[in-house]
Amino acid sequence: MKRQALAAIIASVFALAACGQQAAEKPAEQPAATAEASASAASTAEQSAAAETPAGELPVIDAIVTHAPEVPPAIDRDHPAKVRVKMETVEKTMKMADGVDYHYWTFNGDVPGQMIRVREGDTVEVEFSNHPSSTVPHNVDFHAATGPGGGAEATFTAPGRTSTFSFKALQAGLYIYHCAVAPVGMHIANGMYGLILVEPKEGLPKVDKEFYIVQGDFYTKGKYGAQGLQAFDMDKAVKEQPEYVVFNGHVGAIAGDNALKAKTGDTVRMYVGNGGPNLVSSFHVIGEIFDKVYVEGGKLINENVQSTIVPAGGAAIVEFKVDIPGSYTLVDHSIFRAFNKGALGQLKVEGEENPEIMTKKLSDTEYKPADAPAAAAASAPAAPAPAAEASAPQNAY
Ligand SMILES: [Cu+2]
Repeated sequence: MKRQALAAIIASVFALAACGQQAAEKPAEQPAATAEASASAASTAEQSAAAETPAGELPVIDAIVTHAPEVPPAIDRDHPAKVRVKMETVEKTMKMADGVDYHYWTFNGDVPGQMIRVREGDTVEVEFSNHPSSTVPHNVDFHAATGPGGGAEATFTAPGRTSTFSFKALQAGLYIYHCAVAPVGMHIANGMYGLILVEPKEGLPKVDKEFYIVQGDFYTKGKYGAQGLQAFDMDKAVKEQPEYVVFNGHVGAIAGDNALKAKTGDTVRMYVGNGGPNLVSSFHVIGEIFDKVYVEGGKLINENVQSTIVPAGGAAIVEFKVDIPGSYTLVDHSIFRAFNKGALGQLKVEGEENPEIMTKKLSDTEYKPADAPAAAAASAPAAPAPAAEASAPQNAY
């Protein structure tokens, strides 16, 4: 043992010495590391400079917040601010699907709650009101906040009351916020979640279109499509067997007449969250490849991705350029959720065709396999339509 430990120490000393020598002899070969080190030093300096400005002395601005699928405008400040955000929890009955109603619990009147966009280093001041008609207290846990409960205790608010608290957005990223009053699963299952984007200080690259999308799973007493007002089913929620899995709170919220829109040549960025409460999403856009994915909404960028995981209580940012006009279907690629539980959206793209990238069907002729008896082939019945297509809630493809 002792000999091994000693050998390891000697080896690491040699390794360190070798590193030092290399750095001293060949500084030109390490530009990235040096640049990174300086950037890191600058970033640390900025952070401490920002930290020196007390929140009370920051300029105060009101947050521009948006209902899905709209996204607040990019931050054009180069300095931190105190950003005031008003949140109101409201319990209200809304349409879940055609002929199906559900008594949602909401932030600011819909599911998801409004999208909030701040800058890394901002102080976020939250004015949190629970509507007098609410039946229970609500609160908010910001995954963008650092501190116990993400603000859940500070914002715990009875019906007809308003609470305030603030937190500093220390780390850039795309974060979920959600209600965290017990039973937590039930508050989330009723729709109490949304996204806050903490833009990096240097901002995000400019794109042509931005969309705000949050997936959620819903647990109703009646089966998918059962008509009328549907009550929450705790047993199905505990078993993680949702009747509905949807984007933006309702079947068809971003499909048909509500489809997202873009033009050929546009770069599209989607801020995708997953409120859960239970399911992990395999987010996919049929007919597109994500040029970039900010993995789990953080700093790591992956490229050329077909489907990306969006964890329950997590997020991802996806970007792609649309080249060909037509309808692109957004799905959770756990595919029965898409075609049988509602997890379908559409991005409709208008513009010029580009047959260099993809053609329309060029021909459709009879196929005569060499081994097929001529008579049998001639009398073969037409193939039936695939069952999945026939029963699809949306005309997806
Ligand atoms: Cu709640």
